[in-house]
Amino acid sequence: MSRFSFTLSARSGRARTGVISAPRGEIRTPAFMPVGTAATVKAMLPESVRATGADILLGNTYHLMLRPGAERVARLGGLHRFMNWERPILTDSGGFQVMSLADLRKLTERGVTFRSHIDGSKHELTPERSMEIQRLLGSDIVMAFDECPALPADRDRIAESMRLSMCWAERSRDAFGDRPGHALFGIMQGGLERDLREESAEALRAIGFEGYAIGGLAVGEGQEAMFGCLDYAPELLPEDRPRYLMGVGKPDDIVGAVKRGVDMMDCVLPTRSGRTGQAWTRGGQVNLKNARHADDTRPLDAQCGCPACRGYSRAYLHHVVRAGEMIAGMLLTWHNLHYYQKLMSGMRAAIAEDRFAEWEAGFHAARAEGDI
Ligand code: PRF
Ligand code: ZN
Repeated sequence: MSRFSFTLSARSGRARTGVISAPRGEIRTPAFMPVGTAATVKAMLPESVRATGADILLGNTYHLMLRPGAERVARLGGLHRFMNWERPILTDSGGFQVMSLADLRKLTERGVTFRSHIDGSKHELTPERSMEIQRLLGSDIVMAFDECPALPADRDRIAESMRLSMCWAERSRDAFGDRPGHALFGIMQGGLERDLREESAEALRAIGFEGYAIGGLAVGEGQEAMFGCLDYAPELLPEDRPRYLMGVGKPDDIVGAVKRGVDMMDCVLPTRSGRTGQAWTRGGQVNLKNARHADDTRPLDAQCGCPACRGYSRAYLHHVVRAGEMIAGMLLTWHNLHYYQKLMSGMRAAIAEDRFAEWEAGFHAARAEGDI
């Protein structure tokens, strides 16, 4: 009996809705995964994250291996127990974070060596070590070890990097072994080069994974180019497996990705921007630092059911943001995660009733009207 499965229940155009069943709980798709990089979704209690509607969190191999260390997390009972989140956790594999965060990186066929951005200590990550760390953390969905260049990049660099990542994908599959109830996802690379995306998808399908990610996007190419790639990339992957677009995005990126057949996404945007006074609403982005909110007695969004909108005025939110009070980050993070999860549940319902196009028109119309 497989304890990890994906069941699609409806489609609307190319958009899909379904459920991933895992031993720690169900993940309704399309799913947005809040980012809990350092064993915390910053400024939120786990029960509050759950209250916004999240079914799964994302954790990071790179950060947790450096601090507090994967072996220590294992000794302390695993990441779920450690951070008090008993539902599914997906962990990223570390290569992408090394390339964007670490110092003195050295890439070889074997893997990558680097110095910690925290204390300068020397480390190595390979596909084998990444699989071991993700096993020690107790991750439910493990990501294959990969790397990718920022865009724009030379076609040769993109091709070489993709082929290295496909070699690492095979080593990840071998090192992961047989772990019932846990899933390993492969990661497609290939930049904006269609033939390289095709080659990457073919390589991953030949290896075989429980799910497939689209990596190497949202790395500087812009929305139009990303959508251009998403116009064909999801369909290169097996229909009956979850498709995960890594590190995306703004609400309109998420809507465009779901429309093109993506099932899962993650992004620091709702949490990070919540800590800098930015709110995401039906009407678009609202900067609560702006002086125009100083005497505004209205809630941020009168139609939002989150604690920030039920209990506080825009004037109060403006004040606590300006004063650098911790509650500002707490309230705006809650609001943003609530908004993102409402966006996902709205899309799931629309797909289930085959009215995604209509839902999408409403989404864009509300934003065109501007502030609410
Ligand atoms: N690979 C991995 N993690 C990622 C990415 C990737 O390509 C991206 C690209 N947007 C975000 N996070 N492993
Ligand atoms: Zn709200």
